[in-house]
Amino acid sequence: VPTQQWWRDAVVYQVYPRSFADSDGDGMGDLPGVTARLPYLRDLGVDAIWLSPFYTSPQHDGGYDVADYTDVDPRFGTLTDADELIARAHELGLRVIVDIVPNHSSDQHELFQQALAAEPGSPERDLYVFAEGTGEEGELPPNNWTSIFHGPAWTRITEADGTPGPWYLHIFDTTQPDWNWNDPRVHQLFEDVLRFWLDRGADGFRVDVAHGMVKPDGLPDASVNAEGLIDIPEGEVPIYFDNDGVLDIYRRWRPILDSYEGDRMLVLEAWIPEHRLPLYIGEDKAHQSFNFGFLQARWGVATMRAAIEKPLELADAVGSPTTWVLSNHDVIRHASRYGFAPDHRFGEGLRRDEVPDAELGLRRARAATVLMLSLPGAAYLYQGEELGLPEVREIPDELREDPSHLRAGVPGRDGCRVPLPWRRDAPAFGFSPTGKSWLPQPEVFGELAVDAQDGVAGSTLEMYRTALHLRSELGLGRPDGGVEFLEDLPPGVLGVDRGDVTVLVNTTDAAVDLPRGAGSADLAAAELLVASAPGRPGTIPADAAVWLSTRGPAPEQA
Ligand code: TEU
Repeated sequence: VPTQQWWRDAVVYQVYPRSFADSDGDGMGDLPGVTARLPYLRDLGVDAIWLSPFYTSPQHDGGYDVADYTDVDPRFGTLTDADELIARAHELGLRVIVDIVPNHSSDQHELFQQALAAEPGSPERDLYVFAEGTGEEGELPPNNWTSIFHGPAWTRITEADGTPGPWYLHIFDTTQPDWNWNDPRVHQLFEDVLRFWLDRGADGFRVDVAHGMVKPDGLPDASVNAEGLIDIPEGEVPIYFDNDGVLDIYRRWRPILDSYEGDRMLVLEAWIPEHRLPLYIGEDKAHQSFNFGFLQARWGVATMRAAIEKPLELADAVGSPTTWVLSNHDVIRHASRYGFAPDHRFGEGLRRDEVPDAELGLRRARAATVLMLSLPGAAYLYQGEELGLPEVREIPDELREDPSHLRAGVPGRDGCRVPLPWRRDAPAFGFSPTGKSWLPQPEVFGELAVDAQDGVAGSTLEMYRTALHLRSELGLGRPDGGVEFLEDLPPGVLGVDRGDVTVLVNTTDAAVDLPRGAGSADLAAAELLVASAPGRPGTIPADAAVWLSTRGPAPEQA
């Protein structure tokens, strides 16, 4: 495993452990299930895996409600299973990033339970954000903040003697109380958690709600709009996010990571305005942050070009390569997203009345992936996208688990979390030996199963494998490689010169001829390396992307 800042151009595969592979048959994925499939991920051609939380948790938010940061939930296995997973991954040359959730814990965390049991004003309570209510008798929340999921961001507690007490803050679900990062003990706790997983071999951390943690002094009201909802002007964040105090956290964490051998890293899930990025990323701060602009860009030449140019400029400014993301466990799978009507707002959750065009969605998703994998920087993949899985819409409400589905009109995020299909003709499509699955899998998962695509030319799985292997062989992710946009292409065609490779995306619904003499090479004569869809020679199919070799013959396969 090369150690030279591996994260700069890594392809990282997100594993959502609940839904990846179930080894013990309870219908929920687990760590031994992941370990058993590591060779699949190595063969796919990724460099690292990021594991969503597998810690002790009541699972009210899919494990992002952590009750013990240094133990494994029995549903997912044991600490020994985690050690074995990390060791096996390292043997196979795969890095392991674990998730850290520092904004909030579960209400079942021992320290929150102690805070509830302790006296008002006690040091135990000070670990979380408790505040007196307003109104005559404290019957109204301390301020007007609302939760990201639904309802107010405050819940009132009842004291041991039965009297109504203060309120605690939860930016997410009521079962996810926010930590009080003004208390040094909270810093200490998380620094110990970092060391715990670094000692066990973790190569890095994905930091959940990385722009959260520190709340503004005095917990002031947010400004509200005419409907009484928190007003978040375009490009800004709610008052409880992106406060300067959070920057100190990364300045304290970085030396801890650097004190370990082997390039340990932090990747932030930070939804922040662009101009704030340089405050979070750098030599003495976090290593990288998810760039969600590409994920939010609509299909089209201008939108996608802007979504490439902006982060590259920013990467120059912060001196650290950008990242590329098309899917994760919080958003509509991109195979469905690209199939929505053009007025769909990509940043928003699924609406109940939206029915995507599945075929178009998958075509465009494959093209967007081929484009993404040619770009310099790190690429983050989400489990199942290599199979072209769609967002599953037909989940009965009573089976949905994501707390955000309680918000009116929104079915929530379960549709991208449905257990993976491994085998076309097995119960639960091979997800679990007993045929159980915590969410129902749709029929279409059969034809999308790993064994149905394995070795099948033109399948989404083989397209990913080809592109990933070529990306690494040709060093396409290398951050020093320039990105030149080709001008004077046919309307609706986006062209990117990546040195050895030229990438063309046809965003129109008809095939176009490969342009002659565009850029430095005669593209019509260039060798076709990757195509997101089959087509006639000399053309780019409709809604498709190709890689063309523009610097002589492709190198020999290693
Ligand atoms: O997400 C943080 C976040 O703010 C959004 O992605 C949010 O989940 C979405 O807009 C709500 O619909 C992270 C995790 O990725 C997510 O799964 C957790 O639910 C959340 O934090 C709380 O830990």
